[in-house]
Amino acid sequence: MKRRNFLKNSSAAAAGLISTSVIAAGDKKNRSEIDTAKTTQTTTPIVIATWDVSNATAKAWEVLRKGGVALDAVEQGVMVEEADVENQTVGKGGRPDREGRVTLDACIMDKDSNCGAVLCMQNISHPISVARKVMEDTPHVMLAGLGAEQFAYEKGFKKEDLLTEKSKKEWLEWKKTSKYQPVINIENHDTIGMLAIDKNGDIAGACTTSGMAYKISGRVGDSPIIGAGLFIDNQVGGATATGVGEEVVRTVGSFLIVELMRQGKTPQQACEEGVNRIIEKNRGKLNFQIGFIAVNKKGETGGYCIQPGFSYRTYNKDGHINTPSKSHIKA
Ligand code: SD4
Repeated sequence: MKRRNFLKNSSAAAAGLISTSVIAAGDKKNRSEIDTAKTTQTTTPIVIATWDVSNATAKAWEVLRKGGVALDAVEQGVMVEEADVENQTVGKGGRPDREGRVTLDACIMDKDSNCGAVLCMQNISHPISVARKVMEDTPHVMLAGLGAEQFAYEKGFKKEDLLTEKSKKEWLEWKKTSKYQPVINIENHDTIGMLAIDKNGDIAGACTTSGMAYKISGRVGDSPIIGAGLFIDNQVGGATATGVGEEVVRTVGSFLIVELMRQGKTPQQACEEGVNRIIEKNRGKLNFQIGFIAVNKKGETGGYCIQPGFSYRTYNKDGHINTPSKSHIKA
């Protein structure tokens, strides 16, 4: 069964998984943070992800429910999509570039603003885990191409052919016309950006993609770029993006949204302003999709996009819910 055909899980299914106060305020540094934590008791831990990726959010929630940290939750959550060959925009089974190469981008960021990324990496099905190794085991933030791949082998990742028969067949078909025109909500669908808050109130995020289908070889979008495809500030919240990465990079979208939340905007208001910033720069040619999601320190969430059709999944003690995003262009 396709992920997106799964029925919305009821709140009751998830209710009661965490019954007591879930924020440990004791390790917070100052009074205002403790006050913030108090207001979040009913909404965190929480996980939120772009698109209706219920298997991925369920996995992340399992980690959080057992008391795991947000960083593990987002890594393990997005790995579900990376391994799913039916998802043709992430990991194994992703659509290739125009030369037939599947090249993957991913980044990860933790509560201390540590971050790691891999760009345009081939033959490794879990780029998010390589990104985490870059963050934890190197003095660098980004590794690209062959260097990233070589680093992955040194860390014990195994070489895999990521081009599935299905994606190969579609690519060969595409080559007959070679027309580069991403189809809204299809060819750029399902890049997974995930944000989580754990029982300590700490935030982490991950973003992983095979990028735009049939891109020019070597092209990298927003997804592995800290600040563009993903940004976390543990004092404020996190944001992540999906859609045409070039447009997200132009406005450093996820960083912008976190900064707007720092200034007092709700996650919903911040996502709307982030999308509007892109719209302003593209007046008259809104033939592409961008979607942002965000969560603040209180566990409040928001999402906004240009075209109808984008949705996001949240999982907290109140339920596992797919929310159709509000959009600039109405359905
Ligand atoms: C990119 N933002 O490479 C990615 C594509 C994407 O869902 O989001 N797909 O530009």
